[in-house]
Amino acid sequence: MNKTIIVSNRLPLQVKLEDSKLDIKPSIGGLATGMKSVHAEGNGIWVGWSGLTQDQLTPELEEEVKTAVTKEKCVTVPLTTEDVDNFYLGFSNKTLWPLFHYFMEYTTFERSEWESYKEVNQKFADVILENVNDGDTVWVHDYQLLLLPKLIRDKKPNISIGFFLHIPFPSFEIFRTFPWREELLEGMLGADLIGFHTYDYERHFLSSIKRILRLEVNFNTIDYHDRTVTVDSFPMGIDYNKFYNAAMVNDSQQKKERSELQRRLDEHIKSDSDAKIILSIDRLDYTKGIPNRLKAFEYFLNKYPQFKEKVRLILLAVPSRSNVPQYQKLKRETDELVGRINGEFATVSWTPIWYFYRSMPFENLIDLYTTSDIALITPVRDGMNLVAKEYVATRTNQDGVLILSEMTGASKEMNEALLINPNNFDQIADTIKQAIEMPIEEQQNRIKILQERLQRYSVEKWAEEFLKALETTKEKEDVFISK
Ligand code: ADQ
Repeated sequence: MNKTIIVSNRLPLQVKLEDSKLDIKPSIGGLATGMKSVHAEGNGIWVGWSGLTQDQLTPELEEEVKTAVTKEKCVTVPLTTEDVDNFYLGFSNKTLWPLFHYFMEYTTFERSEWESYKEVNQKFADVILENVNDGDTVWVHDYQLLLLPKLIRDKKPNISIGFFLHIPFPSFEIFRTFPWREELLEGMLGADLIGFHTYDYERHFLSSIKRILRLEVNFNTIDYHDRTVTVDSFPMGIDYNKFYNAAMVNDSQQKKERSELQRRLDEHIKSDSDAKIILSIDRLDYTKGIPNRLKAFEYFLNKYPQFKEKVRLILLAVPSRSNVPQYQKLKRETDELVGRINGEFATVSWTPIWYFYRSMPFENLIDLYTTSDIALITPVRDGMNLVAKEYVATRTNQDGVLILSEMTGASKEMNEALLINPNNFDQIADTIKQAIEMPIEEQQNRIKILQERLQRYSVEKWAEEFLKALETTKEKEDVFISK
């Protein structure tokens, strides 16, 4: 029986070592949810790194990890601390991540890290090659594994390989600066189907294929070494019902125990029923436009002083990649901006910004989503942005306003949101005012359309459509080869 192998940098498990004891939990991310049914099917497996390096594991613990993850139908790729430093923190997060998000000034090109990137991609390939058979399907995810499709294809030509990029693919003028550009593109072309979140990323990729590899592109296919590679866009959705249902429970009496956070939010609402809560949630990443958002909020308070003491911005920043220097710098900048704005505007009874720097349990995320009147999402660049979609899904009364940066992939399918340019503070200030004053009927009209779309194109549907397209591509290709 043929199977599907899912491959991502990290397994859909949180594997921790506490007092030399293993603690393994399923992770709750969007990808894990989307892949759940694919992964559960037949004898499919998920290949990835466990999160613990070889240096942290004794042979006994390594065996224990293997046995535990096998139960979850997962297979680990062993990585050393050096691999993680050079391949993940180094090349993936200091080269590919900033470059693909248009942060040229943060991008470094280190040959030794590139070598490590190639070695680690090979380590992933070795594990897959031990587990794959002719007729199987392999679905590779994201920017850490761009070379993997070719490494598998070279050894196993008769399998279906899909690749999906979760971040933007930059324009040719940016991508051409990358020193190993041919090798990277050729790595991706090992796949039969290459998917992006939006048509723009697809177009940028095809333009680099034409101009760097000088290959002919026919609409969205590339003839390459006797094969046809198809390129298409598949905007990723969310587990709509999970968010909607959790919000329903929050609204109803079913939830007897209010969380501490919810009690504080309730108190705030009770103290002034006209007061508005604006929410912002992201990983603390320079692509997410957090300093812009804070400065725009400050600008808004100065431009429209009538809203002082009437609005509160809840800023939830999730710690991320905190050993990369740019992330440490961003943390300092965010702390300073919050301190400055709160210092400047706070009164005895009002603090304009509530700042949380931590990860929150799902329940608390739902508390925040359901209590907020406005979501302010202002990335300077973002492949998709699932937070925007999650906020909309939790609006069970269909009230609420989403303010969304036009630099996110999500903005391409969320026209009913109020779209802004994250660098235009005047526009953001005016849009916050518009959101605060928006009549309830208009809020509901907008949210209703957005919800219908999100419900139709859920993350499960996204995975299904991608795999269906991969199957069709492979069938067409086989006909092409046999001619
Ligand atoms: P991310 O950059 O991580 O993902 P995003 O799409 O917004 O960004 O997803 C973040 C996820 O983390 C959301 O599902 C959210 O619920 C969760 N989360 C946020 N804050 C949290 C908190 N405090 N505690 C717990 N969970 C929290 C990358 C790309 C995106 C792309 C996704 C999927 O950068 O552009 O949308 O992959 O392809």
